[in-house]
Amino acid sequence: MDLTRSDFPPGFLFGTATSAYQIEGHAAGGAGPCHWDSFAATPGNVAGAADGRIACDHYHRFDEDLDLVAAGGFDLYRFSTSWARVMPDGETVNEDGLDFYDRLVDAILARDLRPALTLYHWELPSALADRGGWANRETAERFAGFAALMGSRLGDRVWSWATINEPWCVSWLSHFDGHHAPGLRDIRATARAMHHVSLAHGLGLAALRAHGAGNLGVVLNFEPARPESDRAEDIAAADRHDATYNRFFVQAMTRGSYPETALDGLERHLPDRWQADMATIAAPLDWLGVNYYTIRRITAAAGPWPAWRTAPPRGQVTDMGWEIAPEALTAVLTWLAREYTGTLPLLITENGMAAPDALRGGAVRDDDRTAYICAHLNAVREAIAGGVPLSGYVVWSLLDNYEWAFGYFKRFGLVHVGFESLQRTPKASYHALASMLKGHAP
Ligand code: PNW
Repeated sequence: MDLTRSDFPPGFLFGTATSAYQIEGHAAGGAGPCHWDSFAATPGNVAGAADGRIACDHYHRFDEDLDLVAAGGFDLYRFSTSWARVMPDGETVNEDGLDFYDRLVDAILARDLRPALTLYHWELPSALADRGGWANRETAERFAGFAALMGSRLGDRVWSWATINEPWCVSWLSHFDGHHAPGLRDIRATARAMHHVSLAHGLGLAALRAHGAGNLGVVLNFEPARPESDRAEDIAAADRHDATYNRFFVQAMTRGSYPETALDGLERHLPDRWQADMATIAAPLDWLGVNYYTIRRITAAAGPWPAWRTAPPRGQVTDMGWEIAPEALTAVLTWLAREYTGTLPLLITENGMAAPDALRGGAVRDDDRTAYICAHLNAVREAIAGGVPLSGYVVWSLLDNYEWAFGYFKRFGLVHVGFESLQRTPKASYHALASMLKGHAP
């Protein structure tokens, strides 16, 4: 890593991220069942039918994990709070769950780290999932209750709040592609989930503000579409992808409208009087989180709207099969600031790569990951040089963890986790970043 802190503006923050279900161990501490437990239990949904019951056992080992964040020289720690842990049925409070996040936030602050909290990173309580989940408006209304509870309990200490992690994954990936819980392939449920998760964000934002929380945002994921050819059909298909993936939520949350190209296919499936919610959804933000991993190549396909298909990646890919395209990160950030966010601070809330398990003799040589991070940090520097107001960069992830539909087979961590021993081993990428952050030669 031939970068130093001085290559970034003063006060630029570096962090590392995790999420609750992926690391905590959902079986501990009185959490209620969530839709990932049941999704994982259905054969064919998750590699090895693995679930998050134990995961990294962070619930019992968070001090050790936070020591690693601090020793790495990071400034902030991004984590999430499990709705099903705090409210096992979506409404009733589990005091042990609240107490856990109380202790966690205090432990983050005790290490001079900024707590960057995401309320919802996908643990929908099963009681709500059973009543229709995100396709049901009730879920958005209940989410406001969860946000109010967390805001009043932790608003005095949390540095930044995000309502929802990746509304596109919550809705499209889960209800149209069927890859995540609840595993539907239904355009009507998709449209409704897209709207209700946007509404949950707006209602959650208002509830947080009303209960004393500040520095409020949301975390959106972006995957720029590249048309496979310059044929008009491929260009139009890529634009449909772009409208549903990259423009839908940011346009709703900053301008209070959905892109026309998306409405072409979705409007007739949206809930009645959806327009009346748009002002709530577009409540002012204090910052926007950007998750970026890859681009997607798109070609037109036969069949009903949206009539596209994903074409194979080109060049270098990660262990997820995701094409490595750092230049697209500069482009996304520049486009966002120009089209939607202006002077609103942007924070890269996730970026990183999966690489195969390579623990040898107590060490992990993950030079590909270091190179990936370095290339993306250089892309970030370019965006900053072009005037994009960027406040920081957060690596996904601190730990190898439960990678959703891929179970424990994909490893994104700066720190290796042995899923039998639960032993933590910092990888070479962790040491490279630590040297950069602490300002000495690697
Ligand atoms: C993000 N896609 O998920 C999540 O925020 C993390 O929890 C996750 O571990 C990380 O990225 C790595 O996957 C995504 O299929 C999952 O486009 C899938 C997609 C995008 C983001």
